[in-house]
Amino acid sequence: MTASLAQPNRNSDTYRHAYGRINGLVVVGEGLADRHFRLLARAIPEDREELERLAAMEGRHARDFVDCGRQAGVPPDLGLARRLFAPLHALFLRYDRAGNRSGCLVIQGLIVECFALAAYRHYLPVADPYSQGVTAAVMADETEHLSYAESWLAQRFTQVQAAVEQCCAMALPMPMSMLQTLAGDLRVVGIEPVELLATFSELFQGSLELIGFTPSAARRILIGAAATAAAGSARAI
Ligand code: PL3
Ligand code: FE2
Ligand code: FE2
Repeated sequence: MTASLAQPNRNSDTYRHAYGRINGLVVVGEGLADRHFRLLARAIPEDREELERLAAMEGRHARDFVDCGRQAGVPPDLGLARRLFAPLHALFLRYDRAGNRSGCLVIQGLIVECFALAAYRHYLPVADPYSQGVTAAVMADETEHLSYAESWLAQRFTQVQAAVEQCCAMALPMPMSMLQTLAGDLRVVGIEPVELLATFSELFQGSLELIGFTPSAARRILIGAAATAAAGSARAI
C-alpha cells in the first residue's frame, strides 16, 4: 500500500521550500507543546511529575525534527510557523491565566495532539528514510499525550463538558485554518490535506466519545467548527 504512493522529488526547489515551511510548523508546534505541558504541570500539581515528563518528551521531539531539517539541508521557516501558531498559543495562555484547566487540556492534549498524530501518520509513507524513523518514534509518544488528556477529561466529564464544548468552538477552527494555509505545501511533500483533515476528524471524534460525549454530540462539535472555519476563509477571500 505505502510502496505504491508517489514519492515526491525531494531535491526540487519546490519540495525544499514546502518542506521548510512544514518542518518549521512541526518544530514550533513541538516547542510550544513543551511549554504548554510545563504550564499544565503547574496548573495540575497532583500530576506535576508526569506532565513534566511529557513536556521533556516534546522538547526532544522539537530537537529531533530540527535534526530532520538539518539532514535534509533545509532551514525551517520558523517565522511563518510562529505566526500560524500564535492564535492557538494565545488562547492557551488566556485559559491558563483564567485557571481553565480543561480548556488548556483540550487545546494541547486533544486538538494539537490529534493534529500531530494525523499529520505524522500521513507523512510517514512519503518521508525520507531519516525522518521516517524519527516520525514513527514520535507518534508513539503523541498517543501517550492524547491518552493523558482523554483520561483526565473523562474522569470529570460532567464538570468539564460545557467548558470542553466552548473551547472546541473557539479553538478548533484555528488549526483548520492553519491547514488551509499550508494545503499547497502539504501536497508538494506528498500529503493530501483533505485526507489529513479526515484522519484528524476521526481521531478527534474518537477522543470526544472517549471522554463522554455521544457520537452525535461529538459530530455536532466538529461540524460546528468546520462551519466556522469555512466562514472565516470565505471572509478572507
Ligand atoms: C505535539 O506533540 C506536537 C505538535 C506539532 C504540530 C504538528 C503540525 C503538523 C503539520 C500539518 C499542518 C496542520 C495544521 C494543524 C496544526 C495544529
Ligand atoms: Fe510531540
Ligand atoms: Fe505531544
